[in-house]
Amino acid sequence: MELELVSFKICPFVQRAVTTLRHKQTAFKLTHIDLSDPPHWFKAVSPFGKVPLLKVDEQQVIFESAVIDEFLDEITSGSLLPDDPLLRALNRSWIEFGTACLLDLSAQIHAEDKQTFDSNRDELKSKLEWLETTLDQPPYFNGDTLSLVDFSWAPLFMRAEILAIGDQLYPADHFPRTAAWGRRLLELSAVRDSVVADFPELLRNHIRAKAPYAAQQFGL
Ligand SMILES: N[C@@H](CCC(=O)N[C@@H](CS)C(=O)NCC(=O)O)C(=O)O
Repeated sequence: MELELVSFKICPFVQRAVTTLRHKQTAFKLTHIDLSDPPHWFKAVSPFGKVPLLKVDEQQVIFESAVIDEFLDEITSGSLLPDDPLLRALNRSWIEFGTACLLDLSAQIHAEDKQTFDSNRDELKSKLEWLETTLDQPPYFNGDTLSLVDFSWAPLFMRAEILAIGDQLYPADHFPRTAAWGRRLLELSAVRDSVVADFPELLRNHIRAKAPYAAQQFGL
């Protein structure tokens, strides 16, 4: 099975799958596309028109990052989800919640006016209050064992660090567990190696080009 991951270089959802692949030391081909001018072959195989896509062979293409991550976990050794059905379901719930938080951050990053910028930042902060009370067994989401929840949230912390907004979104005095979890996730080599070398600059340039208002708020 030759796995091919179809990517957009700054997509946080692609980053989830790359992190899992790096952690599992699984060979794969990474194909970057430009989402502002997607190739015809991509449109022909992507039901939502979104990345990530995981091409498993000429016929089979898996989409949705949480589904891709679970598939990658299942076909490799060392499970990244708990065996217990309830704990596994709770992990999936928090992966979904992480998706919602990434969408809030994305909306803030792409905001073209103050109202959109502020409302998405506030929405994300209020969601992170839920995370703070749930993170009760450090160092990782499930305690000592790394999980897909950790890898699903790492992209949010990486963007917050690059844009220097961690202190606004989850100040350590009010969000000590969230801040500490984020720091630990960014120390993982699989997370650090989940983006291209010039990722910080690509992200900043993307925001400058797409959302001058947000860029100004981030001091870019
Ligand atoms: N729920 C999807 C979200 C994927 C997503 O939103 N990808 C963005 C890039 S980060 C995309 O492909 N956008 C293209 C578009 O919306 O046209 C997942 O988890 O995979």
